[in-house]
Amino acid sequence: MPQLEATSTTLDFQSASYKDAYSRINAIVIEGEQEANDNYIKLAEMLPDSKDELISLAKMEIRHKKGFQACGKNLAVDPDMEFAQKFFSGLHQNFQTAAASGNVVTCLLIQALIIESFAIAAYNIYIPVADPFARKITEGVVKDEYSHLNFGEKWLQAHFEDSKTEMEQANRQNLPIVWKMLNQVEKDAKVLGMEKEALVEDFMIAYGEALSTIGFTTRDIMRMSAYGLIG
Ligand code: Y39
Ligand code: FE
Ligand code: FE
Ligand code: FE
Repeated sequence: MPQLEATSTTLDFQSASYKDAYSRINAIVIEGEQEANDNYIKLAEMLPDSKDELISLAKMEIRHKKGFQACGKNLAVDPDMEFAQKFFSGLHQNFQTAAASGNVVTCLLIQALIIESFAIAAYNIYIPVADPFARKITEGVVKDEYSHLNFGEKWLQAHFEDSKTEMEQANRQNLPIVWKMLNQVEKDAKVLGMEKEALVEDFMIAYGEALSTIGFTTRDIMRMSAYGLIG
């Protein structure tokens, strides 16, 4: 991949511009891992049959958070946590509202499908352009994220017929928020050597494959993806 080689030779992890962009991206990842932890604890309350598994996923998210905090420290970057909280506020609010109403399908779609697919895309695109310390950490983390996506797939697949309508509604409500998040992060991601087009592509592959595993047809998936794009 000549594009990646060209990028990695020009990145200066100590430059002011790299560290400025990293202060927001690193904060997003730290905040995302913390919220993922909170979300899996909430899901453990909502799904008592899967409580132990969900608590173990929650613990993994806290380990991820600590790993990414170490990545920021390693570059002497102070993460902009206020920015990151705003960045996640749309999905955060929708998860809280769904949880308060007992809408477990919506909660699973937001955390275990959408946010995990976003994480898988971001981490896979980041690994080849990361500094060596962060690369090692991120390689360990991304393996876990596939297992989190897999939890959501398995549960929603087993409850497909009962969950289909709620999944379609939750998709329509939350996918447009993901496109807004990607637009907000596009410039900073580029400074880190990550292209928005690659992030979108990897996100749609992970999310589309998950929807297919769960039981949606290709036609459903096309329609659901388009709803996301047009809001
Ligand atoms: O399940 C998880 O661990 C997810 C919380 C983490 C989400 C990370 C979101 C990353 C978006 C970064 C965008 C950078 C281009
Ligand atoms: Fe994680
Ligand atoms: Fe995760
Ligand atoms: Fe743009």
